[in-house]
Order: sequence, then structure tokens, then C-alpha cells
Amino acid sequence: MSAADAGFMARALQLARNGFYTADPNPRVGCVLVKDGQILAEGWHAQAGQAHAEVDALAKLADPALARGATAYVSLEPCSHHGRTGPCCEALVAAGIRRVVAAMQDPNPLVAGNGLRKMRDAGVEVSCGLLRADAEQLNRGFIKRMLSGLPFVRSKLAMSLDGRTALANGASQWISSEQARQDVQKFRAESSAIVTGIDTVLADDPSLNARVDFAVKQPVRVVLDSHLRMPLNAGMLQLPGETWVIACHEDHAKQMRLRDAGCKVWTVDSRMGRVDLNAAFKLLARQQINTVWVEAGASLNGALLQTELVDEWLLYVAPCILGDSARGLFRFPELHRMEDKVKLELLDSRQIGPDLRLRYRPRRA
Ligand code: AOF
Ligand code: ZN
Repeated sequence: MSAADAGFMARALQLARNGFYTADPNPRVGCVLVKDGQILAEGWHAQAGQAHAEVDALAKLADPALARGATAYVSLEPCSHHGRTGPCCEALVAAGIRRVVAAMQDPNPLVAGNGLRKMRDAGVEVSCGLLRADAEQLNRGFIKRMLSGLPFVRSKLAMSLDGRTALANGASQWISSEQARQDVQKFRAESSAIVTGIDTVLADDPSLNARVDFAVKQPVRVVLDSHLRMPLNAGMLQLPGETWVIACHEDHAKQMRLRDAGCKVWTVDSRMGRVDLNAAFKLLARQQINTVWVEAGASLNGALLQTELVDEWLLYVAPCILGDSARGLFRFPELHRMEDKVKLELLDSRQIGPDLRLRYRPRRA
């Protein structure tokens, strides 16, 4: 691989980002067609059901004949299956592409190396792995869902300097700054679903949508609601977009009323009388949810802390003090030994307006 190859792949990755907020549940993919060191056309995958990146790039050629003998740089292995669109590996071969450089294999079991193999079999020079780490970073949710059957999960927390998230009376708006809340909107916008607990819905009646000034596929709102306490007049039910309720108790009359109010209602296994979180997140992955953004209270976050479901904790720290009668971030059983403390690893930290944003991942034993 030459420096020129890396440069063109970097461009393909940049193009993939054009679909950052819209490609879901598909991966973000970019493609550059190059001949004699010159870019002939660029493409990306904008939205499920629309052209894949390779086909988009081929369609943008000034003349289809230009593709003969060209090299295609793609941030993901060209697909080999008939999905919502036809197989890209065949489109590239048919167009006369001589060389394909892919950043990574497609983890989708329907593809998983078949696209690369088919192109090799057709006589195309194929390589894979250039800037792989960057390509993987771009589609962490899609990759995790395909490989593990679980979504990539981030939970957002906001606290005062003394580690409190709400007053004793429950008031929690607003601890963090306007800038931090804007930052949160961007994370919401890049997520497939926003998950919360029923207690948060009952206390705050949140809208759980992405309020941003660019085009976005709105995340699905998901309420974990073991006993179907979801109010039929919840504000989110009046908003555009989908609301899903995940319960573990059957109550057919309430389920019907919620469905009439526009919700999708799912029932999963229970664990100690509550929604089994593992079952709930597996269900989300089966419904093509790649990435989950959790905005919940101390109960759900405490429960999540005791699972291995969360990949990252985003903690906004505001420069204020709420005092020791205010509530903490996580509710879970009292620890008696320091050895039992839950450990996290700091990934990065950043100042957002007057606040700090700390990003952690769990430290698995
Ligand atoms: C590509 N190029 O730009 C993308 C690919 O059902 P479909 O037709 O929307 O296909 C979706 C699958 O295709 C997706 O799960 C992933 O395996 C692959 N995505 N492949 O060659 C693209 N977005
Ligand atoms: Zn494709």
C-alpha cells in the first residue's frame, strides 16, 4: 500500500461520514473511484434503501466507461447479497473496476468475506485492511450488533462536583450547562435508540428526540417499563417518531391501549420482577438497533452498572454543589469492602462550556 492509497482511503472514510446521522441501521460507508492518481467519482451510503456507496460513486461518473481499469477505495467490503439493493461486488466487476481496496471486511454474516472472494474470483485485484481501525470506529454499533447480537451502548450521566444528580425532592433540571445539553443532542442524533426507565418518564415526561439543525434519522424512544406504567398521555407519544415500551408483565388491556396510543409494546423475560436488561438489549439488536444512548435515573443506571451491557459512560460534571442530601448517580446494594468497588477506565476528558465531559469504559475483571 502506498501513501496515495492511504490518502484515498482517508477520503472514503470522510465520505462515509456524510451518512453519519442518516445511514442507520446500515453502516456508514464511503467510496472513491480513482484512475491514474485522479479521483473520478465519490460516493457514500446516505440512507437504508438508497444506493450503497459503490453504486452511488459509479452513478456519479461523468461517463460509465471511465470505470474500466479504475481502482475503488471502499471503507467497507462491498456487499455480495441481494438486500434492499443489489450486490455491490457485482456492480464493481460489471463496471470494469480492476482493483478494490477495502478498509475492513463486512461483519454482516450475509457478506463476511464473500464480496471480496467474488471479486477475486472475477479477476479483480483485492486487498483489505487499509485504515481498518478508523473504519471500525465509524461503525462500532453495526459491528457489535453483527458480531454479538447486542447494540453498542452509551449511558449519559450529569452530576454536580459533589457527585449528585438530583435534589432530594427529585428536581434534576438543569445541572449541566446549555453547551453540555447541545453536546448531548448530537449523541442522541447519532444513536439508533434512546433508552430510559419508566421512572424518568413519570418524573420528567421527557421528549427523547434529537433536536439538531441538520438532517437526522430520529432515534427510536425506548422505555423500560416492567409493569406497563407508561402513561397514555406521555408527551413523547405526541411527537413524530417511534416509541417502544419494553415490559416483562403481560396486561393485554393496557398493551392494547398503549398500541392505540401509537406505542410498540414488547414483552421480554423478567429478572427479579424487572425487565431482564440483557433480554431487552438483545431484543433491540434483533430490531436492528446498532447504538443505544441511555438517559436514565439512578435505578436503571445502577442496574446497568451490574451488567456488562454498557460500553461507555459519558459523565458531564457541572461546577456546582448540591449537598449530601441530594441523590447520587447509581442506586445499587451497599458495598462493605473497598475491593468490591466498581472500576472504570477514563478514555478521554474534554471541557464543554463550563462543564467537563468524561468518557469512561468499564474495567472488566
Ligand atoms: C456496501 N456498501 O454502502 C453499505 C453496505 O439491505 P441493504 O441493501 O440496505 O444492505 C444492507 C447491508 O449491506 C448492511 O447490513 C451491510 O452488510 C451492507 N452495507 N455494503 O457494499 C454500502 N452500506
Ligand atoms: Zn452494497
